[in-house]
Amino acid sequence: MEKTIFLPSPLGTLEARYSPAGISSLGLLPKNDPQPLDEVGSLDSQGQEIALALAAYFKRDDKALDQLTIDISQVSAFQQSVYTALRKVSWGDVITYGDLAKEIGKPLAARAVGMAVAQNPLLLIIPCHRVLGAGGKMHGFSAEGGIATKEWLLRLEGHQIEAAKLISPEAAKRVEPEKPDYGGFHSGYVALVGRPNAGKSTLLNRLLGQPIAGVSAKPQTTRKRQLGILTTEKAQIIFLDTPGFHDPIDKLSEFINAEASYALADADLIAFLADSTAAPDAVDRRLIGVLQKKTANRILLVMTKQDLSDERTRAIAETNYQDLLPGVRTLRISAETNSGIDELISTLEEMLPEGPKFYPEDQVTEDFERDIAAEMIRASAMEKLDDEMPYSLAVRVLEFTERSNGDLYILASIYVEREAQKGILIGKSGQMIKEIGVSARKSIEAMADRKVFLSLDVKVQKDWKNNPFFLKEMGLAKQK
Ligand SMILES: Nc1nc2c(ncn2[C@@H]2O[C@H](COP(=O)(O)OP(=O)(O)OP(=O)(O)O)[C@@H](O)[C@H]2O)c(=O)[nH]1
Ligand SMILES: [Mg+2]
Repeated sequence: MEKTIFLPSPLGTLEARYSPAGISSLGLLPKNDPQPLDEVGSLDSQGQEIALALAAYFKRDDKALDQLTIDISQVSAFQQSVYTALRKVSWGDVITYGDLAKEIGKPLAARAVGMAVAQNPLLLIIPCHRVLGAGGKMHGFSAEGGIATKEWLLRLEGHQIEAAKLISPEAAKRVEPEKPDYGGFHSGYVALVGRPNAGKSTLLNRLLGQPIAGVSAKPQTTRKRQLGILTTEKAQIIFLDTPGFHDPIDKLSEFINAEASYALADADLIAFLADSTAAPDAVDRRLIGVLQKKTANRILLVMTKQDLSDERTRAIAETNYQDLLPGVRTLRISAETNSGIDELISTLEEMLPEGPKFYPEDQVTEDFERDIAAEMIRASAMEKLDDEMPYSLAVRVLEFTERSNGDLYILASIYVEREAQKGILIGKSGQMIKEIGVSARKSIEAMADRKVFLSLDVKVQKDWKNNPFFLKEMGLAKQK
């Protein structure tokens, strides 16, 4: 039988639920929801233990909550792994979302960890207030009172805070990772890397069975890393579509390369995509050099576009790539005809380590439809335009509204760098921008599975690729 009790605290009324299995929830009630407080003397022994431990905590007893038995059997295996690691961060210590992700052996899962922390059922006991953003930033707090509550608790524990930042010395705690049993389920991150145009985004869309990544025949379509989540019966495979590496000629390309390296460093597996219609080039060699230096992770060679090349070309390309990646397992696919896709999925299911589901089964990406739509508009424009123009484009969605009948209305601006480019983009009596609009609308409809009304305009933003403010606004600036 679960019991609910209400206890006083300096922060307001605490509501605790417990059963013989342990305490299963602890939260702060909103100030406008008064409940009659329970007297310690009138509680059963387990209730008394909880009440006394909490009272002691607020009197700065730094170990008061450590001995309480908790019951987190109701949350997902992934949340359990996060909470178990977090509970080891003791009074006086703090940890970043990123380090917590590392502690559970999933360095790339900082955002998924953030979501789990925000859903913490046991305030104080699972010390989610001790999780901070990089540089000691408060970030957010989902309990009553928000960041003010978080700051209050950290001050209670002896920290100094100024301007929503912890300024006491780095107190990051290393905790011992647990090895839970995931019942044979596998999960992890697979980085899709390869030179521009190798077919990474096309493969991602194919694997997920729905388009989430912008694709065009021009190289350098992808600029930001993008996550695609495939959950099968055996595994949760989290793909990271990365931009192809290129020469760092401006601030934008520096960002793009940083996005690509980020994925390489921490993914569980690297799928190196190589175009089977062509020979390895300098970019491939450089990329493989980086791979071999940066990661001890397992690499898989995926020869793409099998439908395009004849047998002889395919064989030569494959041998050349295998020479660069000796001993690496090779798979052959066509994202166009779907050949080899099932085998790729089952290979990844096997190669990934055992682990939990990081995301709910039906979640396909972390990105908002609005941002995906912007990438699709840019990819459509890249596809239609010639020469250097594609690299001068940036897209901002100004309005993204769902009408009462479910249709989407999208208003977006395409930015170019020079006045002359504006004319080309609009085309003779608006023909070009119209074609781009039609093609983008189709992609967005396939992604969102709804009818879409798309309205585009064109703006000039001089030399935006080197403009730190513009890049930041567009989400194309490096984060510290
Ligand atoms: N016929 C055929 N075309 C493919 C296949 N895979 C990709 N393509 C085409 O190759 C071009 C490049 O594909 P993308 O998926 O955008 O390539 P990418 O590796 O993501 O490129 P960047 O984002 O620029 O790094 C597009 O025109 C795709 O339609 C395939 O299996 N068969
Ligand atoms: Mg791409």
